[in-house]
Amino acid sequence: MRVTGPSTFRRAFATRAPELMSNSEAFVETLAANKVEHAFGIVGSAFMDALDLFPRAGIRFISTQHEQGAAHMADGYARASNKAGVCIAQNGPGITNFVTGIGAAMGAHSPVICITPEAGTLTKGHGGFQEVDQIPMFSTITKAQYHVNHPARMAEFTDLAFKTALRTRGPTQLNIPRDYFYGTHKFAIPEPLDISLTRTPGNMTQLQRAAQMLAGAKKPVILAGGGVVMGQAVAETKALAELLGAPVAVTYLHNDAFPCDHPLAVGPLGYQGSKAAMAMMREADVVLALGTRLGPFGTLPQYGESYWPEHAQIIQVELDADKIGRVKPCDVGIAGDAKLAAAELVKLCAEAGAKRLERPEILAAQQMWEKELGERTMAGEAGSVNEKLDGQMIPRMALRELQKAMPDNAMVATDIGNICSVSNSYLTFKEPQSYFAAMTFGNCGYALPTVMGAKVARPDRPAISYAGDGAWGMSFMELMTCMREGIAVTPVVFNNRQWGAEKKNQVLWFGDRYVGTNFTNPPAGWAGIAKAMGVEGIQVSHADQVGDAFKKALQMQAEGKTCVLELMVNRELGDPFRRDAMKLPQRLLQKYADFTETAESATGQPVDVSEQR
Ligand SMILES: Cc1ncc(C[n+]2csc(CCOP(=O)(O)OP(=O)(O)O)c2C)c(N)n1
Ligand SMILES: [Mg+2]
Repeated sequence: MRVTGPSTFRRAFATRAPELMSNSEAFVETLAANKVEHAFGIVGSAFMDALDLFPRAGIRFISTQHEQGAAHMADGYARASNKAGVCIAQNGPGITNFVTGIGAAMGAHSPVICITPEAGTLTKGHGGFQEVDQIPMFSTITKAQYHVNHPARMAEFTDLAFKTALRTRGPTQLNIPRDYFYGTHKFAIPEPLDISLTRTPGNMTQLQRAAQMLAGAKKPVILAGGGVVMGQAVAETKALAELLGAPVAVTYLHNDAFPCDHPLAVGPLGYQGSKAAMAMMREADVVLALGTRLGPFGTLPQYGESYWPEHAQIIQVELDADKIGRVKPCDVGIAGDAKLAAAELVKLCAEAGAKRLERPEILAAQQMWEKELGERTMAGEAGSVNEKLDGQMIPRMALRELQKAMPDNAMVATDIGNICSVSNSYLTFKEPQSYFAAMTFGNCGYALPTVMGAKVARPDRPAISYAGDGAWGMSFMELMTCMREGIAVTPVVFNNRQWGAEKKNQVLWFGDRYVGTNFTNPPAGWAGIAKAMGVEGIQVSHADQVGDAFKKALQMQAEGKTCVLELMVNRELGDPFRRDAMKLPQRLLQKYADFTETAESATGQPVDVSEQR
């Protein structure tokens, strides 16, 4: 350490003594200084001079099947470990393949370091091989973009990419002209930043106002968001909830932000969320939105009912000050860290005389929702219309069977699709960093590679992905990576022979005209394809066999083998995802006159609900 002394600031930004080394060595040593142990990507000449050093520097390069998969794996790795995830690829097409994965990481607030070697400085602009402008395409899906503008600054920018990603919680890009890996300079390798030094609980006056409101509330509710997971604030949230006797709802797709078995847990808001959470919110007089930007999808009406308490006082704690009050107005905005703010609020609420309220309505709401979800499960979406059909399950029953057999410490990644969205009702977690849904970016093809990255970070925990057959078709090539790299996971595929979530829109609003939404799957089945690819596969058609098959696949995972669990389900469909954005179509030309619709579908279900192909 070159800089020592009592100043926290100086310690936080310390560097090692400068040393003569190659630019590639400076790059790799900075990765190592930032404790990088894994990097995901596909090999390319652009960064081979640095790649050569990875093993000696203690970095395992995980060679994926597609760069999109590598970016998702870095995302899953970051989400499961709370450390930075790293991906790297060849300039040009390797980098354009990253775009979707980085968009998803941005939506998930994942600190992913997206390393993008680019065309050499002496040929850039000549229109040479694999040359593309790599900065604009990431400009709105990264927190910061660092371009190494001189090779002597390799270590500085590489380190900065980590500091910014971890501090601002999102992907950063490190763009390196490929010729800059060659050459030598004197480099001072920076020490990694202790991120906790950058965090504060927020403005004290605002925290005091918030505590007064909470202590005086009759029906306070805590709404715990992703910031509680990422900021490791569950213990503080629990302490605050117990002090107030307040129910804790979680924001959309953050079901792991509060332990589901806690007596004050009422479950998630948002699409297919918990009616217990909705009931508590509707009645609230003060809401503490903790570690959440209150994104629009988590606050829209569900089951045809709105629940956002328009007249309640809203306190919002959010790390990113620009997101405070942006979607939902708030009375007190606190730009702070969820853990530190919650700890401060525990202290201040106690000082303000807060007492634990007796709230019998919490248990009543929990029981009401448990009963209703049980009934919805048995009836499916269409009142058991298909129960008599052999060889196909009601999707909700399959989801319930998976939930029943789910190990306690499971990590689950879910894809975008109708059945995956409905799974939100059935995914409950006792610990944080367990639920890795495709967040607001919402791309199909997310779940398998993301959970693979999570498994690399946490090999001790069971890793499960859920995907519809359409999304699976976009991502299953990463099974090759599972096989080659020895990453054992348990992917679940829902075989309904359709792009169901989009077909639901055609059912409801487009007269059951199924343009581009029905398809056939491989005759061997996805389980058969898995076997042909060198992993295992089990196909199940009866709900009563799901639990055993799932346990068998999990056992294989424990033994180091990936086994795809293919579930044959009927074509019934849950609520549409974008009711907020859809309208009945109006056609003015005579040619299209009968394409005008005047009412939503009466049944709400596809006309081919039980067809096998
Ligand atoms: C990359 C990408 N392409 C298209 C979409 C639009 N889209 C959203 S859901 C969906 C259907 C998903 O089908 P499937 O994975 O089979 O699940 P299901 O809805 O049938 O349960 C599509 C095409 C998307 N979200 N992402
Ligand atoms: Mg499908």
